Amino acid sequence: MYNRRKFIRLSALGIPLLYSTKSIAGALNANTGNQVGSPIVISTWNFGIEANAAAWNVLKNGGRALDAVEQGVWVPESDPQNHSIGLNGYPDRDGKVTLDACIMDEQGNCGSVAALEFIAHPISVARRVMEKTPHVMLVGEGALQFALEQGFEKVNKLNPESEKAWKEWLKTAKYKPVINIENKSFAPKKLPGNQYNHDTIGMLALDSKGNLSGACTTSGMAFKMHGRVGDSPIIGAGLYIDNEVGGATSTGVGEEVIRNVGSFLVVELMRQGYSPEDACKEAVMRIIKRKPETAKEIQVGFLALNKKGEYGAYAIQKGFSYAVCDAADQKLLIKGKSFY
Ligand code: SD4
Repeated sequence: MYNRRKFIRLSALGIPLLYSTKSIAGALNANTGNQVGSPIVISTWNFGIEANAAAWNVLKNGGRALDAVEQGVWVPESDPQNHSIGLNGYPDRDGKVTLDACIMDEQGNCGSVAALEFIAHPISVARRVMEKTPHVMLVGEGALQFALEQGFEKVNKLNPESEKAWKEWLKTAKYKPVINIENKSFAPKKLPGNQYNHDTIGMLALDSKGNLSGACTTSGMAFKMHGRVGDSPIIGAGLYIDNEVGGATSTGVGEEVIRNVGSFLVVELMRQGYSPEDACKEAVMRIIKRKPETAKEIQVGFLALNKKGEYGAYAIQKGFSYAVCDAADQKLLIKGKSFY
């Protein structure tokens, strides 16, 4: 677990946050700091550091980007202290943990599950949907039935900290599902377990064959309506990959990302020649332009990786962190340049 507050303080000083620098081999891209043409993995938020490390174990041995992103996001999916991803996530307002996830490969194949209960690794169920069915998306009961048929174990246990947070919420049961904003005084307080009420992992990887894949997985908004699905399992919204161009993923208020088909938009902008950061910025600007008043009070962040291994991010609010891992180094960056 990393302390995001500390990161924000450091980033306010303009200090990039670097962890465990590996030996630098070969030329680095002056803009991005990563090696041109070599494998790279990037992912949202501070837990992306550990997730990237797992993905890197696949990439560094010449493995496929698809395997890298699946194995990478397993890390937060199984972290008992992570209450925004996987079965340890905060439940919905009825006390049920419902998970959303999707995955996409270099051939444009994709799979997705939404409102899936009781399964520890929704990303792997999403992959099975992609590989074992003629469909893209399975939801709710049907997704669970498919997972069980595929041999996934049913786990029916609410994480104690998540249960505590839910019971606390039940005292007022005020239905205002909010996504935290890191830098605002009106940001919701951290919930028990020292957690904010969101933080999806979106991960993008480029492998040594030059192929891209991505994964996105979340327990969604804390205390949401039962059945509410965000952007994370929606191909084109929470994640999109086009192996000719690049990939993008998102985090934040899913409804706004869906309304603007955010990740698809970022990839299409990169196709038109935008840099990853400029493409993310333009997608953020669309959200702001459509609903300027709403945008002031929400967070949405996009992360993008192009075919050359260049990456970038942009968020409505300051404080969006993302992790980068390539042969040169492993680092956590705080997005200082945001709209607000
Ligand atoms: C959702 N986009 O369910 C997700 C939540 C999230 O950072 O990403 N939080 O809307």
